[in-house]
Amino acid sequence: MIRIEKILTELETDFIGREILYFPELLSTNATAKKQAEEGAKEGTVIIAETQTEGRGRLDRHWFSPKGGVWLSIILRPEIAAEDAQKTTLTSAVAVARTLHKECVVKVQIKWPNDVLISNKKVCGILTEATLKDKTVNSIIVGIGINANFPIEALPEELQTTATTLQEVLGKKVDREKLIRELLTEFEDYYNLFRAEKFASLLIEWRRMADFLGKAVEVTSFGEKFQGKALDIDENGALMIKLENGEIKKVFSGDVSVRVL
Ligand code: BT5
Repeated sequence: MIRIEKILTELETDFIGREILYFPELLSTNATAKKQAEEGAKEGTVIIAETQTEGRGRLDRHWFSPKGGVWLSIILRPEIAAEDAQKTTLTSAVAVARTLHKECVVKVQIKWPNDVLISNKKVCGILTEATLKDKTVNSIIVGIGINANFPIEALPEELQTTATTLQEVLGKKVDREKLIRELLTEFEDYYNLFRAEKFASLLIEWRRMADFLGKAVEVTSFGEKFQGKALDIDENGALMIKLENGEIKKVFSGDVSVRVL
């Protein structure tokens, strides 16, 4: 079981994780966080569950959440326009990747828009959901799922070749409280950069870990498939693909998946 007191001792953030709500089991930490946000929870409130029975990916895909993982959601209330909300996904990916690199001393890769990988296998997924008031953001829920302390066999067979867990990679369990503490700290640092409109400096970090850039990829977006070379991401976080005819196409997150060829 994750012990919240152990996270809070030595947590040095200003606002991320100052309030943590812990549940042995939830349908989805994002769903609970959304409800908490509607009821007025403060920015930085974190919801953690030991297991989720209806963990969600994008477009309501199922996210498997066995015991031993790190399944959490962070409530944010940035004063930004709706179209900037997707930048928080990239911000979160950098925070997760930095944390895993620091805590586990492994090479960590980021795949646009919301995957964190080790040795090309998905170890973490991020689900960002915004609620709007007029055209500005009322709250953003950042859901982070890290496959931490469970064997790969705890996931269904069809995911066992594309996913991995920290326990598989390291051959031992990690200290989840320390991992979460580090994650909340990194998250606050990068979120502050984002709020200070220093997204460009955050993108420098992001690019360093995005080793699919420069490679041939296949992009699937709302059922449409096309191939090209992943060039870069622009200042808004959109992915730029050079198509075979030389045209440069920008893709925005949503239902996009990128497969390195
Ligand atoms: C994601 O969606 O990768 C976002 C996952 C976010 C999960 C967190 S956990 C805490 C919070 N509460 C929630 O309810 N959700 C968030 P997407 O890019 O759509 O990828 C989903 C796909 O990943 C699935 O269709 C599976 O193919 C695969 N998948 C499911 N569970 C997985 C797991 N544990 N590890 C690796 N891949 C998984």
